[in-house]
Amino acid sequence: MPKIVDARVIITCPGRNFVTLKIVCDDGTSGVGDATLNGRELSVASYLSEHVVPCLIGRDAHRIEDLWQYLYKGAYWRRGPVTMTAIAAVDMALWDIKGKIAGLPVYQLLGGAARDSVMVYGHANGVSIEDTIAAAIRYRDEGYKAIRLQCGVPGMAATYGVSKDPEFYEPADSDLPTEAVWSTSKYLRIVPELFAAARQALGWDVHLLHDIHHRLTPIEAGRLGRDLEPYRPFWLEDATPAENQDAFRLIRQHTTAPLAVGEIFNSIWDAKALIENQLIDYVRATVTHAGGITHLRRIAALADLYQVRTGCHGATDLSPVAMAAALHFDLSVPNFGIQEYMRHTPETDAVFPHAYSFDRGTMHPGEAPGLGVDIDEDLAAGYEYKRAYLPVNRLEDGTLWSW
Ligand code: CS2
Ligand code: MG
Repeated sequence: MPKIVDARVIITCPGRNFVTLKIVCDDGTSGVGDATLNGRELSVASYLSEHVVPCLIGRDAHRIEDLWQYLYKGAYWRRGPVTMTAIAAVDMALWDIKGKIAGLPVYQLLGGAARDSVMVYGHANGVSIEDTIAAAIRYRDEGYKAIRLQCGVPGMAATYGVSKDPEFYEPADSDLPTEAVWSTSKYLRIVPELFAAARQALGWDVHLLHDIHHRLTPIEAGRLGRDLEPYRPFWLEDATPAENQDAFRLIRQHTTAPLAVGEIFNSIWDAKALIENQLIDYVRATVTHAGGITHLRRIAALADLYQVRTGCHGATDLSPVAMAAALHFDLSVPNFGIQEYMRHTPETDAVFPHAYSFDRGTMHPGEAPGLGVDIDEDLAAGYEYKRAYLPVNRLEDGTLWSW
């Protein structure tokens, strides 16, 4: 058996913070897992080094399922983003190790490729509708088959999804949360205009997506869904907060716009009612925040029974390790829908050399054994952790709102 002899937590900040777990076995084989929880990185790092690493030493790295159950049931305290991200990092690293020992890419261990490649969506955004459409045209010209559209809202200084940098989007940019102002009524007016302009400029051969970022009530989301229906959105994401899974029933009663949710889910229990009642069309849980490949496969298996497809979160606050793991999962899972792809900066790509590739709107995890991604520890050591938080949102009267 490959016995675990070392596990270390590596924190690096090549432009933004990433937490990586590296597990090493007695035969020298190592594996990596992403443990990045945006804005709460040190909590997961500490959970791993204080509570998980000591339990791993001496164990059989091949027993992925048993170790998953051990860390989940064994803690007594179940679920939550910190715990589940820590478990996910162990899980990813163990799949990486198993693949390396088998001499196979992880997707082969998951049943092999269920498709030739993975459709991804890119992020087109701009302060105005015109800027957003111009960005979308650039994405289409690069071969993207699916594009997310976010634009500024007139009268509001900053809007979620609209980047200062045209290439890279990084909302966690301050060592204490900055405060933004939100107006639902202004927002509800601009989005249908954006979609109308996008269809006019781009035609109908490209999928268009939109992220509401948990800012609407269910009935407002129903209204927006109806307004966007003529433009055939691929999905409306995070229409309303999903702690109350039943909230999506009201949205469903009013629109046929497909619904996606789940980037902040950390367990199958967050999605169970949404899936079983067919209240959503895409589940966006990720390998990093939802317990790793092992748990995400369980969510996908439940979703498959109800024709709910996957649409993994793929923001840049997930490291290339998560991206690699997601692509192995996406390639192999029967009910794959789409994968989010926000490009990492060249600094980040250099710290995490990887085998996955992009080609005209699709991605492939590559054929390297394991996950096909590593961390250059020397390079990583040159980038010191820097506290960075996501903004908070307030309504115009000062009421705190979802960001
Ligand atoms: C997002 C993210 O990619 C998405 O759809 O909603 O940008 C999200 O804001 C960040 O991942 C937060 O850490
Ligand atoms: Mg989102």
